[in-house]
Amino acid sequence: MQGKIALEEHVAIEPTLSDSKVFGAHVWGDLGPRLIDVQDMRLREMDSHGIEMMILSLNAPAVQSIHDVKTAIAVARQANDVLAEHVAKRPARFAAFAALPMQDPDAAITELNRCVKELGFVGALVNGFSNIGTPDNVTYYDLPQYRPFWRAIEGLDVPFYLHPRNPQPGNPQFQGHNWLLGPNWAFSAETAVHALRLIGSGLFDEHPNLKLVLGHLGEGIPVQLWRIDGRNGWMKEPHRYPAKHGVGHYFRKHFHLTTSGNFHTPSLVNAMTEMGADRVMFSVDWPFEDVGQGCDWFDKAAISEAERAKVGRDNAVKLFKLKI
Ligand code: GRE
Ligand code: ZN
Repeated sequence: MQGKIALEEHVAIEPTLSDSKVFGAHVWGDLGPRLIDVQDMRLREMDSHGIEMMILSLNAPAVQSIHDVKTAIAVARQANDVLAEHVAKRPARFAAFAALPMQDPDAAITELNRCVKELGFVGALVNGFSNIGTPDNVTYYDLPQYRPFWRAIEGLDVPFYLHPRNPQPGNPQFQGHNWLLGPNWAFSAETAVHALRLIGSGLFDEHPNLKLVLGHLGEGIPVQLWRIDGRNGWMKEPHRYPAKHGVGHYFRKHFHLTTSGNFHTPSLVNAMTEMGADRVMFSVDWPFEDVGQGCDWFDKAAISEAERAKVGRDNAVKLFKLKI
């Protein structure tokens, strides 16, 4: 398929580059340059495989793991300026998501406004919880101090992409089993819980026009939706949480999913069945995944051509109001 749009596609800047090394130290000679490059190798990959546009975002965990708040604010600004320069060079091929210093909700609002209103960014991409003040602090965005941030993003009407990071180090669940960290399991487990915390907190009752995006075909949530709201059906115990409705209600109303790093047709079909084909969008997860592999899979996946057009392009044009 020509004209695809891909929207979980990462770029590193010098201060954040080393964050990605742990995920590809054995191929760092290739991975490092792929993360820095935007206008050369990346564009050739896009041209060869029918990707018209990539929405660029910073690598992970980057800003979210910078516990010194002033540094987090400065690195986010620096990254967004670099992304803006790349977009300005080729606005028909690149758009961008803002990196945000969530360590300081007011600063995050200021940077979000700058990115959307001045730089023309189409949303924000945040790498999970923030470490604030000390490396062992873990702060999730369902907490009350983030409500003004959510009000601001709702007011701007741009989507918020909740991207994975690893769980806080020292979690005994993973001790001695490093292979479970990263994309194999822990990214999804961590991110799914964060998304569910947002839902249960009542955030979406307070801000009914929020739009969230999850990668990796929903971080495992779509296959669990029935069970999350099941609660031993005959025992009839409702969720005791601030939100008014079941999890599925909010998930299907407020979330959009991408195929990043999950090139598996049964999982795609399941995501479209649970969410509707209007809420699933193609993505690669470059450079951690391969543009060729993702595109070859998607172009041939056993879905209808009408669905392929929506997932590959049209849903993203609508959601991000892309002018292409
Ligand atoms: C990602 O950004 O999604 C990612 C990483 C590191 C390894 C794999 C991966 O940041 O998908
Ligand atoms: Zn990613």
